[in-house]
Amino acid sequence: MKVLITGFEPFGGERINPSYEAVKSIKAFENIEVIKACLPVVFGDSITMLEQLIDLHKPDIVICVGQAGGRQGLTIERVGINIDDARIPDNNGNQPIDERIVDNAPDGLFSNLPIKAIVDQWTLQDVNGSVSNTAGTYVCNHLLFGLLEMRQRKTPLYKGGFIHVPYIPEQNIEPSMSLEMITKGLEIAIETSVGVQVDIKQSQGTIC
Ligand code: PCA
Repeated sequence: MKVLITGFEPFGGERINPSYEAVKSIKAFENIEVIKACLPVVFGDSITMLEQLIDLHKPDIVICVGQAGGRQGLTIERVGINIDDARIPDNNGNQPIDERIVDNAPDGLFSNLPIKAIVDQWTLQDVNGSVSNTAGTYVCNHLLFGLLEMRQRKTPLYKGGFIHVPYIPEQNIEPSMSLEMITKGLEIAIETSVGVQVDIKQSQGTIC
């Protein structure tokens, strides 16, 4: 089994991005080959680079990871939507507003990682985490939608999805979670994605 897991470079004036810090810290597994990469916080280029990595490594599973400042725990994203609406410019100065990511593609696409099983394992192993129903409209959602859209054109098919992580204490912004805890959560997500073929049916929905 081959897993490609990506983090992001820092953005928005931050010095580090906890997503790549945690990806770098992921342990070696016995039966799972893990390929790690850092992607630019740039519309377009992030998807292009991810596609090159997928074509090169032909992974069975792709998990992209990004920072969601302000969230308390890990969040596994259910859906990517086909829209860019940037509140701040990306690291190349692009600031698309209300632009479709891929023309002639659906408005939204669902992750096919076992998202409920991953949250269940996080809970069992004392990692604070939940399902999220929005990855926002910035580069993380852009990459998630790109990943799920290109999935439909790729052979062999891969499982793919996205995890948002909170700030880490080193960034001095609350709420935060320790790097060790975030890394543990990503390791659990990898093992669960490899081990679970059909997601569990468990209520993890929200009421507005
Ligand atoms: N978080 C941003 C982009 C890069 C990252 O780590 C986001 O949530 O869109």
